[in-house]
Formats: sequence, structure tokens, C-alpha cells
Amino acid sequence: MKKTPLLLPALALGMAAQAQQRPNVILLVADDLGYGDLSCYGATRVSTPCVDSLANAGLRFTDAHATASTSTPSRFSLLTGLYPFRQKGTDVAAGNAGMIIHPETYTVADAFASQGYATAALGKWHLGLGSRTAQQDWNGELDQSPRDLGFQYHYIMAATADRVPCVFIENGRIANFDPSAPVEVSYRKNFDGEPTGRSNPELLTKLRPSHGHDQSIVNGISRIGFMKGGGKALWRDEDIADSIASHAVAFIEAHRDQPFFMYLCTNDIHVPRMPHERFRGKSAMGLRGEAILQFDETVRQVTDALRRLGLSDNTLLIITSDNGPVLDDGYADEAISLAGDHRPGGPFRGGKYSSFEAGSVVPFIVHWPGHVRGGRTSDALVSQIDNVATLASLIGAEVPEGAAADSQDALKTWLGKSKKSRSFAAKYAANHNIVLRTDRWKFIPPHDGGPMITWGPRIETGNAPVPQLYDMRRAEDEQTNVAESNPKVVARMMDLLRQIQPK
Ligand code: NG6
Ligand code: CA
Repeated sequence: MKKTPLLLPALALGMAAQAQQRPNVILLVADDLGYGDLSCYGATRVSTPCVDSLANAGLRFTDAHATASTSTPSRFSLLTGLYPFRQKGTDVAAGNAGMIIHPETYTVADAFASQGYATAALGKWHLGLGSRTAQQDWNGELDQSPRDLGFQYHYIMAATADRVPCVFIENGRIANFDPSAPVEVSYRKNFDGEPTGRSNPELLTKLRPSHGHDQSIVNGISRIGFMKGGGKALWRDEDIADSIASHAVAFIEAHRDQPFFMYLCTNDIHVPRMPHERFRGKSAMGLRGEAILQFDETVRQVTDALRRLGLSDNTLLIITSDNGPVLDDGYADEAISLAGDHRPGGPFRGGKYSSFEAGSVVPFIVHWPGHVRGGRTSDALVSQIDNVATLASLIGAEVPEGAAADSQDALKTWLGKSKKSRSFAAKYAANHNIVLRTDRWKFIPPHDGGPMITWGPRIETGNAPVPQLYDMRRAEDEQTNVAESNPKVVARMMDLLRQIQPK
């Protein structure tokens, strides 16, 4: 239970005035947007003018890390300040997973709520809903939701666009609920008479799967998992970005006079990539490029609203991604054939899921006029694990003893007032290997399994039977394993791994 202190009226008044000046915070998290996918990070085959202008007026980090190379574990850390391997069941969640962050766990939203902020989660959620897996009452009120984690408002997708249920959830209930079409969800078996991508490929009018994604069909696209019903509540993929942006803008408008924290997660550029018709034909890279353009436009819609409401100067905006890029992630959207020489992971090796750097090195831009000096880059090593302690520090929230245990206050570095790196960044690959980065080194402990992902995406796993050590100061491409000539560094890394992952 959070306690509200009793305040003397005069004091309360003073605090209210002060409250007006406290900065709003928007944590804008893209999905699967790679280090090399923005033009401010070197992309040339796609242009992201809005993000670029924020980078130009803010601070752009070149060595920023997610804690995982997939979404659920990465977001778990971002919100809790705990590494994903601290808790069982933080892997990529099904659309009917129970809520993965437990209500008693301290979150970044709790920090903001404790300081009188209005808090919201919008867009991609992918951290489970309801107290029990597969037991949700989708047609009533969910018994656990982001409201139990400090978010006073939410308008979210339960999981991902490629997973059922294909509806938005607003404050614990299906948004635009259609009583004539109750929703049923299963990740075990289909509902009688419902078509699937596998049995009814003729109904796949918009996209076909390249691997997996052959179960329930919604909007001419087959998904992972089975669902029935939904009616008018079902989303149209082409409208997802606009729905998220318009709800974000509405939230900003409603809270223009009160400090707010918004965890704003786009669906772009995750699969199925089906951007709005107005982006069609606008990118030489096809649907994946168009989804990047759409992401940039979402950023524009949000920053335009801030400007219109006079809130730009008093809003700290962070733009980042949950994990690295993938081209073919299960739909035949020509992402590979149209990529040309575009390198979605920038100079880094691997991609989403991988132990190599492209899996978890992410764009990271901090924009706050008057507080963060513009036009600069920082090569300090930063990690999203520090989000909770850093934002708590920004707003003067006290993190309770033992909470957010892996998170450290990196505020000076995030605001560009210091170049100090984190001592290390630990990262959880999709195969559960925990890999380490320091300013100088990348370490991948030995791991079973082949060098390539076998179930679809053409991405290197990073697996090797021997320890891998790369000197990141000399090359970002993780090609020359120097483990044998640096046994002491390897021993130090193994030691560090033992320390952060108590048996
Ligand atoms: C994989 C999906 C992929 C994507 C990923 C999660 C298949 C074959 N592939 O299992 O399409 O949904 O999970 O992505 O099912 S994430 O960015 O949300 O972590
Ligand atoms: Ca992702």
C-alpha cells in the first residue's frame, strides 16, 4: 500500500506550485528497431527526420543496451530494474500469459505515482495480463493489469501484433468491446469452425507467414494463437500506430497541467508490418521501411502535441527500442530482398534473439531542452536496467530498500553531465545465455547449440563451445575472439557472471 502523507494546506499549496515545474517524462520504446534503422544512427536507405531532429537537439548515445534481445525480458527490466533472469517466466510471453510483473514488485510507474505524477502505459505491453495464465475473462474486467503496477491509465496491446487477442485493452477491459462478439483466446487449440492461416491460406489477403504465424486470421493476416470473436473491437493493423498515437496525445492533453509519466510503446517495427496506407510505396525497403517511417511519424505526432500545449521544454523524452532488429521474423514481407545495403544492426553482429551485439545494442536518445545540451553524442556505456533508479532520482522518488535491485542511478550520464559508463551491462539472449559488456570488452560464455537460429530468422545465435571475448575498442563486429590471449579478462568476466547470477 502506498501512503499519502497528510499535508498542511500552505505546504500543499507550495508543493502544488512546485509540482507544475516538475518535468514530464515520456519513455518512448520502439519494437525491434535496430541500432542502424534511424538516419541519425547512419541509415541511408530510410530517413527519420523527426527522430533525427530530437537527436540533434538532444543527446544521442552510441553504446546503449537493452537487457535482453527479445521484448518481454527487456521490458521486464526496463520497468522493474531487475534483470530478467531474476525471475522465472520472463521469456517472450503468449497473449494469454498472466501478468509477469507481480503487483508487489516496485516499478518505475510506482516511483512516478509516489511523486504525484499521472502515469500511463500505452501501446505494446507484452508483459501478461490477469492473475493467471489462460484464465482471463476477456469479456469482463481483467483481475490484474498495469493499474496494479503503478500505471493509472493504460491503452495497450496484450502482447504483440502477431499474437492474439487482436484487440486493445483500456483500463482492464477490451476497448470498443462488442457484446455481440465475445472474445475467446487459446494457445492450445482452435475454436470449432474458425479458419486458420494453415487450413485457409486463401483468406490471407494481406500477408502470408514465412514461418510460424499460421493460426487465427484477423484482418487477412494469420497470427500466433487462436481467438474467436472480437467483432468491432478487433484492430486493423494499418490503424494501430494511429490509435496508439492518438491515445498518447489525448493523455498528454488531459494532463497538461499536472506532471505525467508516459510509457509509450509503439508496435512499429515489429511483425506483422502493415503500416497505414498513407505510407505505402514511400520506402524503397518496402513494408519494413514504411514501418520505420510510420514510427517517425508517431514521434512527430507526440512532439507536435507537446509543442502545441507548450510542454516541450518541460518534458524529458527518451527514445529507445526493446531489442535489436530482424528482417524476416515470420511474414513474407520482403524485408530481406528489399533491404539492399541497409544494415539494421548498424556495425554490430547478429540481430534480435542473438548473443551478439546487434541483439541488444539499441538507439537511445535523450531530449530535454534547457537541461540536456543538444547536438552531442555520448559513448558512455548505458543500460536500460538503470531506468528505474535514474528516473526515480530525476523526480526525487525514494526507491524502497531492496527494490529495483539491479538498477543504478545514472542520471548524470543520461543527461550528458557526465561521461561515466556503467561498470558493465548484462544481457539475456533468447537462448538464455547471459552475456556481458564493459566499456572495452564483450564476453559470451560458452553455450550449446549451433551457430544459426534454426526455426526461422536468418540470424547468428552467438553460440560457441568456447568462451568468446571481443575487444570492442578495436572492432564492433565481434569477429576476432581474443579469449585465449586474455585469460585474466575471461576469468574476471566469469567471476562477474557468477556474482550477478547467484546460484
Ligand atoms: C517469436 C515469433 C516472432 C516474434 C517474437 C517475439 C514465431 C515463429 N516467431 O517467437 O515473430 O513475435 O517471438 O518478438 O512465432 S518480441 O519482439 O516481442 O520479443
Ligand atoms: Ca521487440
